[in-house]
Amino acid sequence: MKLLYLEQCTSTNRWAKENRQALAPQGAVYTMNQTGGRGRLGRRWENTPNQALYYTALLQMDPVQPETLPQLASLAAVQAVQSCFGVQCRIKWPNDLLLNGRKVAGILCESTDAPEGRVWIVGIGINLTQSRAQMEALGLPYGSSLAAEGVPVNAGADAPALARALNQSLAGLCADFARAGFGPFRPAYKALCVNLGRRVFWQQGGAQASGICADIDSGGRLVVETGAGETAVFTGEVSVTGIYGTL
Ligand code: BT5
Repeated sequence: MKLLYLEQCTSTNRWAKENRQALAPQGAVYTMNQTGGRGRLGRRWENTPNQALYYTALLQMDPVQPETLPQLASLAAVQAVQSCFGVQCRIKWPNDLLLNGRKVAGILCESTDAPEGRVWIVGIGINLTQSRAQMEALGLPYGSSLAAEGVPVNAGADAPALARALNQSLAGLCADFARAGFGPFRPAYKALCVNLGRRVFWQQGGAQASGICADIDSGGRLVVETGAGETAVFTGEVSVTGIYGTL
């Protein structure tokens, strides 16, 4: 898969959408300085120049279960971090990467219609060398970086290697994912998911609902035991007891 480097950009997701032709049918772009990074649901993704990897892959594909692309992308990111640094992150459903219970990476999946078909945009931000104090100062007490969690990192040298590893994992997983969906990846995902067995909270009809997460089903949803039976949850926002210190 193609890999381009940018000295700086507003957002690699935005760049990938605006420069589709440079990446299609499959390619990725990365930078270490993103001036307008975005999270899910219109939130911000904080930029710390030269201390993090901001990466986006553009994938022209027709997946059978596109709504589970965030879960697949988080697995690919765990694999890439493991292959570069030898540490295994865990996943907070659907797609935050945690190390020692702190968020070290976030993922934003989007899609756009192109004349050649639907194109998927997988944005991954991985914190490399920020200190915990820096994260606190950014208003992110539960955010961290690989280095702050004890992983030896040389940001300048490791960012390109990590981007190449992300390319490799995503390309490797996406062929099967497009054809078979989340099912084949479910056991690996469940083994990494911190929600399982914990109390989870989400918004339902204007009120807060909660229950114990019993499973992740083949649709990539949380299966939650609420006391009034099991329910499948697939909302953007779920918090977990014992993660991020509070919920
Ligand atoms: C995410 O959103 O976690 C998705 C982040 C995706 C960022 C990548 S970077 C490359 C590509 N280009 C982009 O413009 N975006 C993608 P969400 O689950 O909504 O989490 C956002 C929340 O995480 C914020 O509201 C903060 O609480 C927290 N946060 C913001 N910046 C952070 C950072 N650098 N590290 C850890 N947590 C952060």
